[in-house]
Amino acid sequence: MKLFYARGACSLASHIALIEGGLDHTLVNVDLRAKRTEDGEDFSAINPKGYVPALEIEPGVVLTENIAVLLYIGEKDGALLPAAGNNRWRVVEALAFISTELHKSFKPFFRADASEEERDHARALLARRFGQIADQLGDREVLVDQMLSVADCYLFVMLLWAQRKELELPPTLASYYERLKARPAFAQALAEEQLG
Ligand SMILES: N[C@@H](CCC(=O)N[C@@H](CS)C(=O)NCC(=O)O)C(=O)O
Repeated sequence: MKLFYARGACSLASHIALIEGGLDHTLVNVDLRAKRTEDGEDFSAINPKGYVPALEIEPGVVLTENIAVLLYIGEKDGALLPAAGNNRWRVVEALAFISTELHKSFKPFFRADASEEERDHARALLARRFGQIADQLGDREVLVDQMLSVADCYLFVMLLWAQRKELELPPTLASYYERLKARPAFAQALAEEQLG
C-alpha cells in the first residue's frame, strides 16, 4: 500500500494506523501547495480533490477521505477495528465526530486569511467539542472500550494540532495524548514525519 501524506497533516492518523497495525506500506510525501508528489508526479491526477490522505490500495486504485482510509486500514489489519458488535459502530461514530466536529473546526487556524474573530469562534467551539470527547473517554485508556482503534489515531492528530495552536485541553485528554505519543508506533510515525 502507498500512503500519500503531508508532514503533520491529518494523513498522520493513517500513517500511525499503518505502523500500529503492522501493514506493509510506502510513504509518498506531497507538496500540497504545488500538488506534486516527492517523485515529481502530479498529485491532482492521483487525487483530483487535491488533498491527503490518499491510499493506493491496489495498483491504480486510490482511496481517499480520512474515515474511509482509516476504516480500510482497521479492517485490513484486524487490530484497530472491532470485527463486529456495537463497538465497531462506536468507532465509526467516533471517526465521524472527529472528522466533522473537530477536524473541520480547525480550518480557521490553517487559513491565512481567517480573521481573529473566526479563530476565537473556532477556539470556543473546539473547547466544547474536546470537552465532549473527554467526557466520552472518561477514565479509560482508549476511546472505545478497551481496544486501541483507528479513532484513537485520528484523535491523536487533533490533539497534536491543539497543542501546536496552544489550545487548552481537558487534563484527561492531555494525559491520553502523552500516553499515545509514548507508544512505539506513534513515536515512529512522528519521527518519520520529523515532528518533535
Ligand atoms: N475531506 C477530507 C479532508 C482532508 C484534508 O482536509 N486534508 C488536508 C490536510 S489535513 C489537505 O490535504 N489540505 C490541502 C488542500 O485541501 O488543498 C478528509 O476527511 O479526508
